[in-house]
Order: sequence, then C-alpha cells, then structure tokens
Amino acid sequence: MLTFFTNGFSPFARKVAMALEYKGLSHETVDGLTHANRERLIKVNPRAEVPVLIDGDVTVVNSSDIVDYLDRRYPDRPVYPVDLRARVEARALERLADVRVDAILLDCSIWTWADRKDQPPPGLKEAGQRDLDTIFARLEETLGRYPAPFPFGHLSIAEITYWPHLAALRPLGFTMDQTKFPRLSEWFAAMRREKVCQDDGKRTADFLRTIPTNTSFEREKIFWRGDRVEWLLARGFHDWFMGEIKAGRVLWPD
Ligand SMILES: N[C@@H](CCC(=O)N[C@@H](CS)C(=O)NCC(=O)O)C(=O)O
Repeated sequence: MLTFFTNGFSPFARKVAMALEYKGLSHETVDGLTHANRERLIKVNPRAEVPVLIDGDVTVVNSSDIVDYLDRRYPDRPVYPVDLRARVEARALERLADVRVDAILLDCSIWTWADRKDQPPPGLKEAGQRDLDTIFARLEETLGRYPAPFPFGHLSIAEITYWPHLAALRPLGFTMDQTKFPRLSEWFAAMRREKVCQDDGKRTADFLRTIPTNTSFEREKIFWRGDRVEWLLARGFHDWFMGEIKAGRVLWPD
C-alpha cells in the first residue's frame, strides 16, 4: 500500500494526487501539514514539506521525483512523455511552474488564507501579473510548437503541474488574456474537461471551504522556501520580507 503525505492546498501535492489518480494507484493519505501530523512528516522529510510518498521501504520526496518514481515503478499510463526530446520540454515546463509560477501565486495569495490583519505591500500584485504575463507568453510559444490541445498527446506532467496554478488565477484576482494567449486558454479549457482535473477541483474546493475555521494548520507563520523568497527579493520586496522576519512570522524548511 502506498502512503501519500499530502495537503489540499499544496499545488505540489495536488500534482502527485492527480498522477496517482491518472495511474489508478490506490493509496492512503496523511495530511502532512496539520499540527497533529508534523512529527510524522519530519520523520519522512526533514524539510517538513509535502508531498512525500512511501512505497514499502522506499520514501520519495519532491513532487517531480515522486511522479518520476511512479512512472518507473508503475509504468502503465506514463505521466512524463516517453520521447526524450518531449520529456526534456515537459520537464522545462514543469520547472517553470514549480519555481516561478508557484512563487508568484503563493507570495501574492498569503492574505487570502493566512491569519493576517495587514494588507499586501504596494505593487506586489502588479509585479505578479507582469511576471505571469511574461510566463504566459513563453507558454504560448511552447504550446504553439506542439499539437493541440495536449502538447504531449495525453494528460501529462505538463497539465497536472499547471492545472492547480491556472485554476487559481481568477480566484486570486489575476487574469490570463484569451486574446493574447489563445493557445494557452485552449489548453486550460481542455484541462477543465478532464476528470482528473475536475476531481482535483472538487477536493480543493472542499479543503478551501474548511479554511476559515480550520485550526489544525499553521496560519500565523508563513513557511518560506527558496524560490518564493527569490521572487520577492528579485522584485524589490526585501524591506517587507525583513519586516516579516523581524516580526517572527517566518518558518524555514529543515
Ligand atoms: N520542491 C517541492 C516543494 C514542496 C513544497 O513547497 N511544499 C509546501 C507546500 S506547497 C510545504 O509543504 N510547505 C510546508 C508548510 O507550508 O508548512 C516539491 O516539488 O515537492
């Protein structure tokens, strides 16, 4: 039996949950980000991050390593493209989402889920939208070189990585201009028709409904990982971030 340390809010955990569903792999889930399960999570991942997958005596940490492991161990319905060139492109798309899209959306969304009385620093959201537009242009160009709607011919790592982020855009107040990015919009529309994405949407909506009254998670201190800090500093929000550190509102991995 597979054991999956996950969390309903984490795009990385949702990526793995969708891969498990796509491959039809049954598993038990542990919400790794509750206070109650924290020590259990640290035992399997000292960075205290989800997702983590336990398969017998094998422990796999990090979403792309987990999906890669699943493809090698359970090769039916591969999530990564088998063709080497397509695989390199798919990994590049995945990395862009994991290190940059996630950073922008997480950094700009703190005020929607954390226990905060203040407002975001001025200009944060505008910087986020600007950088998202640059990324959308890059995606539009890449997708344009591949068949529509799914570039790799089937639901793949590209869709399960981008789905949680693209689905969060509108609720977080960001836009994706259909006239500027028609191919990207078509891609997102095709994802919306997939059961794996719809099921993720339902699980996420159920989880989000609990947020206002949920006391089982850390909501005062924000967990900061490298890529998320990098984006803030690169866009000039260092004073705000130093204020967070000084106010004791920061948690670090490990
Ligand atoms: N590179 C990791 C990133 C995982 C990650 O950032 N996980 C976040 C949730 S999105 C986490 O567990 N944070 C700990 C916390 O919020 O307490 C992956 O791809 O799995």
